[in-house]
Amino acid sequence: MPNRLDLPAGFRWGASTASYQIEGAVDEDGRGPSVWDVFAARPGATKGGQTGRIACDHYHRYGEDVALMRGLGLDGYRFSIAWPRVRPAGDGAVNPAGLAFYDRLVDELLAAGITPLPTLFHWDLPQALEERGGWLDRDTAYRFAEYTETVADRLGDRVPAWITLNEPFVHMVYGYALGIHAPGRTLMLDALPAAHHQLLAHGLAAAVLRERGREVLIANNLTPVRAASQSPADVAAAAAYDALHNRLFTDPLLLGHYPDLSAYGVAEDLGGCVRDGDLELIAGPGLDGLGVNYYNPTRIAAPTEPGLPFAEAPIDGVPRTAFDWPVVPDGLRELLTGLKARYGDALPPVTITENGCSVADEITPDGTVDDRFRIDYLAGHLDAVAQAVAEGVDVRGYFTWSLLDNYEWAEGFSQRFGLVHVDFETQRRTPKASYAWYRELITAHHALHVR
Ligand code: IFM
Repeated sequence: MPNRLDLPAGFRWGASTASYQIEGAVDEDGRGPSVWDVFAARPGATKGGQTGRIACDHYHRYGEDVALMRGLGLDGYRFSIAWPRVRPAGDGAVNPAGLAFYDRLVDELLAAGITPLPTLFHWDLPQALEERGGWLDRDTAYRFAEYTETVADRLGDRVPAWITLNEPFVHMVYGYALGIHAPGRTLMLDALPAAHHQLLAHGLAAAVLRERGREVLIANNLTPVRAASQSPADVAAAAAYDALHNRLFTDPLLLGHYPDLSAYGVAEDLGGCVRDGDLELIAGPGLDGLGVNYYNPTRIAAPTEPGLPFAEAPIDGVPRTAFDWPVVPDGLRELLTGLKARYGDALPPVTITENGCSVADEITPDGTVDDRFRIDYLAGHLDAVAQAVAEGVDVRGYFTWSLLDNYEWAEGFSQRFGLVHVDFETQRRTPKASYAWYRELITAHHALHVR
């Protein structure tokens, strides 16, 4: 069985973070409010009322954080740019101090030998745009393209590849359908325009980046969907869930059309928001890479009550993370080989843009964090990637989630995903055992496949 050391030469090792989860400094240097500032301030919206006001204070401590990345020997670092730092009102005036922060960060990364991989949108929409309809409004896609121009013009000389959006599925479902995340809308299936307008924004931004000769990726949260049984009803429910979670965000990008959503009573024009030419724009000339965020598979059964055409079924008999997510490393191999089987030559090279687990990590009296659970998790998933590569999937890199313990959205600071422990009172960073393990793996892989 191939394992992680068999990953090909040139495979890129990285770690990921996102602006609102680590930066803090929400009121500094002209940053405008984001939907997350407003949502997290609502009583009861997040665990313990916690917000990203300070988070990991990365805005001030990025030098220390890049030094930690250098210590790992990372090839790449995936971070996100806060749109409200760059254009505080969403459109209109550009904030030079906001842009200057990312300029400094990019230079610091390059000086450390690390390739920056920025994501343009990881959920912190400027609040001013939300007040005009947010992602339910088609206009937001055009504002995103303008913001992309601003950032690409400033950083594009040093940043070869860009991720447009992070997990448009999660943003649509949690933010617009269920109201668990900002902006807290509870529209259920009426949230679907938020999917289309995000994808349209991707297409418009991709054109901006391509004009500048930059590579374009998108990071989707994908899950292999398993039917709870082989009964026709369970199999049909699994197909319906797969269409909503996965295909809604990969078919238009890779095939130029939306999947069949008739199980939801929705036509292919997603309730009328798809206009002529949109799908051509979304597919464009093709992605340079597909970012895959993988955490676990999903098991689906036929619904037992009216409403949605599926019901989630438990996955038993496997370890679970502190978040109670099932740990199924082979699900990543299954996902990657399934993408290849579904899309064939239309599947661009894949980068794993997120994968990791939350653990109830504690600093022991000797000052260490023994997160063996995370090491096993990462090792298992990396072996699964190597097996997918051996089965013919072109996977070019792996970015673990996350570099640092950080603000886990509605869960506040209760879920620790980092290779580096952060004490949120003192901002002290303590590399965990998984940090040393990842460093050794990267060193060993680099040595085996001399670059
Ligand atoms: O923390 C998130 C991240 O922002 C998006 N992907 C999943 C991670 C863990 O929940």
